[in-house]
Amino acid sequence: MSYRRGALIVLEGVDKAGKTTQCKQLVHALQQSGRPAEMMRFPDRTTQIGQLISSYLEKKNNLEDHTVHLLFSANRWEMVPLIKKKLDQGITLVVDRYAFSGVAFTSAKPGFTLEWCKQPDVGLPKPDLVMFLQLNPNVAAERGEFGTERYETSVFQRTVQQRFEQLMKDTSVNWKVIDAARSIEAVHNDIKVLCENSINESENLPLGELWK
Ligand code: ADP
Ligand code: 2DT
Repeated sequence: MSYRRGALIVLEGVDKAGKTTQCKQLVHALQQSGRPAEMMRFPDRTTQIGQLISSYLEKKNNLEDHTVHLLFSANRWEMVPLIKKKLDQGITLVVDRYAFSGVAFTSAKPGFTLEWCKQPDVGLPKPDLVMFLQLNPNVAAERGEFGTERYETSVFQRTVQQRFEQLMKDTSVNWKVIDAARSIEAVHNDIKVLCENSINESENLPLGELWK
């Protein structure tokens, strides 16, 4: 029998673009059609590193900017053995944020270059597909008030959006831009087709290494 791994699928986008909603619907739809699929999210707040990150985001502790960047990256690296195991078992992973959020958010802070921010994540499992949910900040604002966590301001989110745009110029990553201003169902249908194609294309290919 030929080797068939699951696909590593990432959803990215600014706050309220619909990432979590779409990840859940996608996993559900894949499972319904008989394809093994599970959701993951970053930061994963359940680990010890994740708890440090979570209290930083909740403004319960302060961490130096480089330090917290490295913790976000470490939070991905600590999940790599599990990611590889699941993919090897043929399970497709649908991931809510990944290294791209890591780079976009830290590099939106003063004094950080995109290049510096990418380094700790170089060599992570490379997503087979990264779908960027594109949403105008004014439309995002209509989806509800910002919460009280760190980074949840429209000024910061605008800079984050610009950093994502810079990252999307990198053609070594399989980016697909999705118009996220449409109905949940319309967005879901597009995402599902892209994901199914990606699962079929990746199943016999080795997993790549990000930014390497
Ligand atoms: P994110 O994970 O990107 O922050 P969420 O999936 O949590 O976004 O969605 C943010 C809010 O917007 C939720 O209240 C959700 O129900 C709503 N929402 C998600 N997708 C859409 C859509 N396509 N149209 C209108 N509202 C949406
Ligand atoms: P949510 O849990 O609501 O998605 O918010 N972030 C995320 C970073 O700054 N660096 C990272 O590497 C990642 C994955 C984005 C999490 C917040 O943390 C930011 C919003």
